[in-house]
Amino acid sequence: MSKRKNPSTNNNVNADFCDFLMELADYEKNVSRNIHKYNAYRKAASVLAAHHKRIESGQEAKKLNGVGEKISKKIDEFLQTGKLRKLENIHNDEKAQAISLLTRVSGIGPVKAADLIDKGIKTLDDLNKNQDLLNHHQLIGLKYFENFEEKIPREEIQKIEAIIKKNILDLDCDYTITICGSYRRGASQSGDIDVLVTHPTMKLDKEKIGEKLLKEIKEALGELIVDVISMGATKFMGVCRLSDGHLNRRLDIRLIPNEQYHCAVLYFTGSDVFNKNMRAHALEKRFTLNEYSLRPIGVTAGADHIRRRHFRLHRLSLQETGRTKSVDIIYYITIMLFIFNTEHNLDIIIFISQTFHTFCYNNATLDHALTMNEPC
Ligand code: 8DG
Ligand code: CA
Ligand code: CA
Repeated sequence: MSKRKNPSTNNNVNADFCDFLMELADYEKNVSRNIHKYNAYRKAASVLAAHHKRIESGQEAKKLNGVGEKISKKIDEFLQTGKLRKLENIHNDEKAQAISLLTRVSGIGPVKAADLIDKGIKTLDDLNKNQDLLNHHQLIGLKYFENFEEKIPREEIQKIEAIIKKNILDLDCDYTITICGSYRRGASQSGDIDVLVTHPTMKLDKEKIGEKLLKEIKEALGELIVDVISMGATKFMGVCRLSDGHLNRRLDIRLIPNEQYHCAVLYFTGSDVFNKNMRAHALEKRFTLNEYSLRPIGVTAGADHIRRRHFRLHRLSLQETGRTKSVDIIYYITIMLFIFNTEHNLDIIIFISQTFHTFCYNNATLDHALTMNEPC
């Protein structure tokens, strides 16, 4: 995961609030290690970034879902004084500053950073002199520190995407490849490149196949890959470079089982705040949603008898409506869209159709119609 960035966009009229909230979020994550406060600050920043109007008071901000009493007071303090005492204190705290710096190195998390600081290591210079304390990922993070700090322009990712797709589809045109993350959300620049890949033979519980395919994919990408951070059965983490003169960029490739691809695409498109909201929403409607599936609470993936029961329940309720199969599917999708009511409608249609297909019918036609497989 790339280090979390400010959700602000070019036309964010509340960008200054978002900046300080994101700085506070990072402080909570890396220094206090309070994930609840981290989430609260990020959620507030994301809500303010999406708000069309400039917020004029804490009271006004508090009306937004995700801004509570404490954050609204901070907004008032910022509006009245142009700064925040809490942030000033953080800026004057040497240890907090050192942790913030060290956690910017890819592979160094809050725990490792605190451990390094206990050993007297506080700067990049110190890190360079104590490389024996770093693992392979952290060494790569240090090696490319300046490059990884730079955002990747969209046009550059488009070119990298074209190379990745061509090389992988040349291997086998049955692959499906999607670049997710902020790039898929349409961002003009991204922190890293998140690639998801699937193949018809890549099924659940087929890790061995995955390992072989992933190795082939990595080889096929040739000179695009300049360093490997790690290479597991289903996940490649590494560094890529478009060509001489371009910067080195963080690249992750995940090989996803065919059955879970659309849920994974939705999840890895993010943002993480959006994922949390959607997951909470699904829970309210008694569904569990994650990167693998959407299913009613209590239905587990491996439990065939439950799946059969679920199948029967669905068929029953569908028969009761007296609809034909295809109309039922549209009806079901419409209900789900209504439940979720989000801007990611297309994604949701795709992955619900996949879930529906897995649970209820063996309807490959519907699945193909709704997935946007690149033609070979
Ligand atoms: P960026 O790289 O441009 O900074 O933004 P991003 O693409 O949104 O962030 P990312 O860190 O690369 O993560 C990609 C997506 O993965 C993210 O948008 C949503 C999903 N995701 C979560 N939580 C987490 C998590 O804890 N780790 C990872 N790796 N991904 C996550 O929702
Ligand atoms: Ca990432
Ligand atoms: Ca990303």
